[in-house]
Amino acid sequence: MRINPLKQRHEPIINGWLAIPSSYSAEIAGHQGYDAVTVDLQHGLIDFAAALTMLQALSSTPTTPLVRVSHNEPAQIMRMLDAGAYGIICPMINDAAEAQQFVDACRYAPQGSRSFGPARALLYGGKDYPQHANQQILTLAMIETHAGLANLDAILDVDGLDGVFIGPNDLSLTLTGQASAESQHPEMLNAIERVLSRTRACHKLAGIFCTSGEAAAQRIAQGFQLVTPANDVMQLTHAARHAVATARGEVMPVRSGSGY
Ligand code: 3PY
Ligand code: MG
Repeated sequence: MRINPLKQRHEPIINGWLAIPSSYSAEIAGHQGYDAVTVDLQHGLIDFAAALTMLQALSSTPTTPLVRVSHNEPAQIMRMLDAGAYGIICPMINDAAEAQQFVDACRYAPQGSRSFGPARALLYGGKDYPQHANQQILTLAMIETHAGLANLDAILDVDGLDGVFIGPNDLSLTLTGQASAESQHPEMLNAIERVLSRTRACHKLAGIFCTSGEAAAQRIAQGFQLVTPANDVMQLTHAARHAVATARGEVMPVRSGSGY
């Protein structure tokens, strides 16, 4: 089976994030040097048919294809793995039982309950995909709720969970009442530091969504091992605004807290 380089990478993982339903955008992103690129089925405007073509496009590039599913639903997770995703990011994980259900959905028996029918995963991963998929598929649980934060240690204890990925907008929304990816609210700063230190103490992968390359560099310096330097919508918006402002000789408009 094609090895998943994210499973043994010791350098920080730079992860692109696609919300635009386009195989062309996916292909462009895949050629920009990202270690991984995530197709976002939660807040991206992407259905299964578009996701499939995006995973095919990513396969023609050096990056590793991941999917963020819309929710913790075994059938959707199974379909995205069958379509060739090499890892799943699952939103809104609140406790160990939910984390266990998520991991089970990503693993064939006897470790889990993923149904057999690897489809396109055989083409991308190789003929021996079924024998090695349980070891190669990356599983990241999103911590972005009060409950997820409170149950963090139990979530991290779940065998087969490779790490966690902080959704700072949702976490900030539940902790402070305001969605903000780079919040400086003391509760958010404490929460993020706690997730980072507990995750690293468990020798698992600590990831976080960021609004820019600069913010992502700061997260790496803080100790995060997987960062997303904004999604395609934010990058396109920022680049377009910058071009328009520059052409008009104006000062660049300031970005909002959520990154959008
Ligand atoms: C969040 O910030 O809540 C996310 O889920 C990132 O996409
Ligand atoms: Mg979120």
